[in-house]
Amino acid sequence: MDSGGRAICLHDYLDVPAVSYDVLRKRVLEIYKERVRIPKSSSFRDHSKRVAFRYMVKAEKAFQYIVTVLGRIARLPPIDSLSPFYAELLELATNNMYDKLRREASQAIKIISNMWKEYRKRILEGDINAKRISIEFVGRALSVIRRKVKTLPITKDISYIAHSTPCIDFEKPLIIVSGMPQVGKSTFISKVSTAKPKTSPYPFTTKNVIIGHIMLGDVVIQIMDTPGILDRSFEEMNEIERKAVAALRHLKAVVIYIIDVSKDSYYTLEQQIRVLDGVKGLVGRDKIIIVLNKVDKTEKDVLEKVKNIITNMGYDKHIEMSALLGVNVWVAIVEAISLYDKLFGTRYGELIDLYSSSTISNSGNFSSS
Ligand SMILES: Nc1nc2c(ncn2[C@@H]2O[C@H](COP(=O)(O)OP(=O)(O)OP(=O)(O)O)[C@@H](O)[C@H]2O)c(=O)[nH]1
Ligand SMILES: [Mg+2]
Repeated sequence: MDSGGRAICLHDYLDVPAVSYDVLRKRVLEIYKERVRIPKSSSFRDHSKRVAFRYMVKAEKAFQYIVTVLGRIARLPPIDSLSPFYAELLELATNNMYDKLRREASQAIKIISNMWKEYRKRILEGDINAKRISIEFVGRALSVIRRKVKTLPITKDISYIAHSTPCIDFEKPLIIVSGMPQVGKSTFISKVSTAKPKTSPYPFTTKNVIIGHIMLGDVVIQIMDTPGILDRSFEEMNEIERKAVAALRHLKAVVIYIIDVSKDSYYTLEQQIRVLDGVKGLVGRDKIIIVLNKVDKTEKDVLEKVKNIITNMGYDKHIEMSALLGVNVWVAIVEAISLYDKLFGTRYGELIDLYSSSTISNSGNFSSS
């Protein structure tokens, strides 16, 4: 996949209908039943020849429909031609059967096309048996699909991923926001970016990765909201958590790791630190910025305890934030961009300096629309 400096949208590559065997069968039979009029012409003086031609056309229409649907599936791009992040999302959603579906579809096309060559001739020569032979072809073609394209139902999952995955510009800077459920990731992202993900007091409110944009003059910074992850092994994680892990594992980005330091945090400090360790294992400590959120309802001793733990873990910096009140949300962004510059040799920070000195608003916020 070559982005050429544009956002890559998965639905441009995965243009596939979500179709089950039953739906496909129903449509094929409808097409077969459609009336076909054969104009009376000199080439069909013989009535039985005209009837045979009519049944050939009916079967041909069914055949064309089948080949068109299966063709779109067979022409899906191979999994290893997609960016690794998108590939992993697809593998997750399809239980690693994406490439199998492509293979099964192209095999079925071959079998059905060969069958059609033979049947077409037989129908045309079939005289009074033309109808029976034509119906037999449609039945056999459908049976090939039923037996040989067992993975057909995953077209639904592919179509879902294609339309629910955000477009990513792999050339532009990216900040991934990570943390356990309920720490305030979505609240933070909706304060600083164009994205307005749903927030609520229940875990796993965010079920998908979401991209927001932060506009700094001509520069666009991408910020990704991710589902929360729990303190358990990858094998034990659900599909929602695994999407967050896929983003951390594959995307070139800096990571803002949010810790909820409020008195009544949904998960304990210890759990949040264990997840931080897991994130560190995926991206490396140098890519992580620690943000302590909900300082509007924390207690001094909790805050001191967290600070000690993260300092002992080797994180020399952290930001105290209240996403809800908008306190220090832009400090976190500026820190993230400056880390991005340091790690990837870019100079987006300078642009922010220029931009903020000319357009910073009274409230001290950058523009996010
Ligand atoms: N007091 C306080 N509450 C906050 C703050 N940030 C978020 N919250 C609340 O915490 C709850 C969870 O916030 P979300 O932004 O949905 O958390 P999340 O990390 O996106 O959660 P998941 O999508 O489930 O992973 C909501 O009720 C927010 O209003 C904050 O800075 N202070
Ligand atoms: Mg969320």
